[in-house]
Amino acid sequence: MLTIYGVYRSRAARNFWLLEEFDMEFEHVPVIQAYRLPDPEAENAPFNTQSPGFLSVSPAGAVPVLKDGDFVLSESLAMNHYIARKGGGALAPADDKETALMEQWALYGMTAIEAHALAIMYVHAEGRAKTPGGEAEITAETGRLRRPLAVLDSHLREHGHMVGGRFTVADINMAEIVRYAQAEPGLVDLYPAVAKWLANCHARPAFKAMWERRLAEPA
Ligand SMILES: N[C@@H](CCC(=O)N[C@@H](CS)C(=O)NCC(=O)O)C(=O)O
Repeated sequence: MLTIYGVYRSRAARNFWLLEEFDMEFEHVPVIQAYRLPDPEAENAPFNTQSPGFLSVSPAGAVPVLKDGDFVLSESLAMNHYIARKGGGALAPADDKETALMEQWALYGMTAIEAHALAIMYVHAEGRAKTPGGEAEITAETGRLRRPLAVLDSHLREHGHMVGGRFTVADINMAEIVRYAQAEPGLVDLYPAVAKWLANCHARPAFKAMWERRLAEPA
């Protein structure tokens, strides 16, 4: 059985969503981000990304991490590709070309979109959106997202999904990256095909089940 280290309020959410799509059993070891704790080294601190017991599994000190027997894998998107291959069926790549396209979009999402979308999300989460500094940051990051979101929009207008004309792990990976940009009201709506695709992704029962568990976790 797979073990997933992480919390729902982290990039592990994308892994929990995919596992839910497969209805795949797994063991969950909650590991909270050290930066969310006042003192991660305190004796009574919850198991966190700087706990020696976690660092011995993953020296990078970040969640999520997957274990399958002795096999240890980090990087949430690579983990999802592994889970998809394990689960098989329509969510997984059908052949080498689909595998390559899923890798291409995962890399594109992570390199061209994720950091900018996350930066916008943090400005909102930290209550800085209405400050001059926050507004300037949002404007700059929104500008950096313009081209990749337009690329995504035209791809989705033509194909409906990321890869293979059907819902796959590639949609989960990209949807979880684009979700961060939703923190800025109206931003995703500027890209109608992206907005429609994202709404469809979020309407899936597996996403809703994952989201409920996420909301049940302390903020
Ligand atoms: N590229 C990595 C990023 C992993 C990452 O940065 N995880 C964050 C939580 S979403 C983390 O564990 N941070 C720990 C810390 O900074 O203490 C992935 O996608 O898995």
